[in-house]
Amino acid sequence: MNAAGGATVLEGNYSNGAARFVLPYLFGTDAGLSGFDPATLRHSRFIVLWGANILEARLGTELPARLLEARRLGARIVSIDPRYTDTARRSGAGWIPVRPGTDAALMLAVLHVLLSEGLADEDFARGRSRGFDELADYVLGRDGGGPRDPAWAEGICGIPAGEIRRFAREYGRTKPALLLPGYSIQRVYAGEDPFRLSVALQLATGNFGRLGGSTGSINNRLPGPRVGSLDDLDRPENPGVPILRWPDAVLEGCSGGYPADIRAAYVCGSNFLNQGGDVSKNVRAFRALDFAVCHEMFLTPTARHCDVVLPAASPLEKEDIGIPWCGNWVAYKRAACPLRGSARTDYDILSDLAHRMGFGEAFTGGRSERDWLDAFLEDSDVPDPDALRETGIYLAPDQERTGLAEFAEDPRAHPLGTPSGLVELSSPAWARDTGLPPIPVWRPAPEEPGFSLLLTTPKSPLRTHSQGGDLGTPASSGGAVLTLHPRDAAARGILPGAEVRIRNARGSTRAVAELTESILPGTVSLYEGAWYEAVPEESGLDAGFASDLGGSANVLTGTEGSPPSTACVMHGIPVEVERIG
Ligand SMILES: Nc1nc2c(c(=O)[nH]1)N[C@H]1C(S)=C(S)[C@@H](COP(=O)(O)OP(=O)(O)OC[C@H]3O[C@@H](n4cnc5c(=O)[nH]c(N)nc54)[C@H](O)[C@@H]3O)O[C@H]1N2
Ligand SMILES: Nc1nc2c(c(=O)[nH]1)N[C@H]1C(S)=C(S)[C@@H](COP(=O)(O)OP(=O)(O)OC[C@H]3O[C@@H](n4cnc5c(=O)[nH]c(N)nc54)[C@H](O)[C@@H]3O)O[C@H]1N2
Ligand SMILES: [Mo]
Repeated sequence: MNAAGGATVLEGNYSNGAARFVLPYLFGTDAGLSGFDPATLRHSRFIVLWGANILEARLGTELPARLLEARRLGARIVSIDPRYTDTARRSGAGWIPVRPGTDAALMLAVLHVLLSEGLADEDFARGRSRGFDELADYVLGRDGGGPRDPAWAEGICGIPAGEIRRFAREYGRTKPALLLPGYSIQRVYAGEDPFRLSVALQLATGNFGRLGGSTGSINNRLPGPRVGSLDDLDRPENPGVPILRWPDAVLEGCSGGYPADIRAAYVCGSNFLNQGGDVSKNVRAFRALDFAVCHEMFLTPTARHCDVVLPAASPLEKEDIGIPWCGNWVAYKRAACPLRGSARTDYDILSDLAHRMGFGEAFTGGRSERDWLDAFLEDSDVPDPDALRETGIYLAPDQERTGLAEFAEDPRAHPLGTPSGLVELSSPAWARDTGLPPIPVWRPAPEEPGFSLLLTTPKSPLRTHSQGGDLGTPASSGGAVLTLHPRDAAARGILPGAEVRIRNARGSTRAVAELTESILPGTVSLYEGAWYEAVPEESGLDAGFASDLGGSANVLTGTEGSPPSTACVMHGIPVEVERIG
């Protein structure tokens, strides 16, 4: 695209949009060093999985085994999640069911207990952060807003005050404690704040930067062995649009304040129509384009809306270097089978296109895919690339690194790359750029009257996002399932296995009801990734019946996003559920 003269680029991502927006304010240039190696879990006595379902929504391949190992070594584990997950069950975790999107309130209340019961290591926190006292004043209600204590939080997050207090005491007393936030806690309205508060909690308990502890950062990966990568022919003058707003940018263009009038889209390795917010809007956006292309292995909802579908080789047909989500190692995989049919690798397709458009040499640098892989390994920390190709894995020598340990040990000798050199719990730059208070505060989501249930749309353990999410594939086990509490089902006359409609002001979709006590009453759950399936015009179903028959969760989510990051909001969506027929 850049060689052809540039393109509008999508900024940020759906994974950690809110977290990555606040990270630079919090840790400055050291944001990338705030993770930990999974092997350090064996030193933890207490592990808090805060919206982290790591045996199912895997944050890398190493953490699940490390969590179960920590359990065998006697660590106590707690899962804070609206659902009692398989992770909680298999790791013997205590379950604290929290209402989606309310973690910031719960975290403030935990801080309140730590501060008011003398369980906080205040000197440790003060010496390593800017604004700890300012945050403490807010928590204790010295700002005039009333204490943000367990009784206050109970009404917001649905957890009895006594249970919040019990958890805070155990967390405050059992060390080292590792707080592991899932990405879910920031994929909500105002998701920027729970992320900063999880860091505040690890500072307040003195676990920040300690072996067996953690910084509380969502950015749980520490840089592994360096591997070369493509120079992406960056073109800084390319206009950008927040990824969540791509359909708005297409539909509104310059007249809506977006940087360009977009006529064409080139999609490679994403099911954009299904995976971003507001699928109905996404369908309109694809229809408004003059031309759309994708590289795909399957005829996804996105591919169906493209003019040209180029058959792409599957990862199983390709040789590649693998960079783990978390952990100090590099993987290498050989192709499991040769290319089949007319499929070609993405690199091969793009190279050929580049040649035909007259800038082939600029794109390929005269190298084949294999040449590049060899060059990346040549230009890497991997001492013996042949051994890596042979065994499939290179483990770097130190497997137990704790992020920002040197800073935590001696903050004066190892200042962070922030204006104060400390973790900026209070950030003047944040306040200036966003117009919000400099400290993380509780910002309730706008209410949507008439929709009394909160929807979460987590990852399915059986698939990666929408891959295998078409109706009837073995991976989707025959269609979308809505999980709800028997109490909420009874109130709506919904029996197990009944067909239900889930709707809000944006749209509606269908699923089959599954009743379980493993979900907080008032919360319902629909796995993300089921494929959008338009209601056929000849079906005779009235337009209000459903926007989608496939169970695609994003029919119900929006493209407004969380202020100020414009990150996606995909948990805590107000909806109503009713029986069909
Ligand atoms: N099997 C599988 N694993 C995956 C993926 C996949 O598609 N499939 N995708 C990968 C990708 S790209 C990503 S970004 C990661 C990140 O994945 P995450 O964002 O961590 O995963 P989610 O499933 O959205 O949420 C994790 C847990 O948080 C709970 N939860 C939902 N809302 C809230 C809330 O408001 N508060 C709290 N405390 N908990 C809440 C959910 O019930 C769920 O059990 O997962 C990766 N791992
Ligand atoms: N409601 C809701 N929506 C969500 C989320 C959520 O939690 N809830 N999670 C969000 C998150 S964290 C993410 S990261 C996004 C993910 O969004 P996407 O990245 O769009 O998700 P996938 O469904 O994995 O789509 C990848 C597509 O690429 C194809 N593919 C796989 N390998 C290759 C390859 O080598 N080459 C090519 N050309 N194609 C390939 C697959 O067939 C698949 O159709 O979804 C987001 N959407
Ligand atoms: Mo993601």
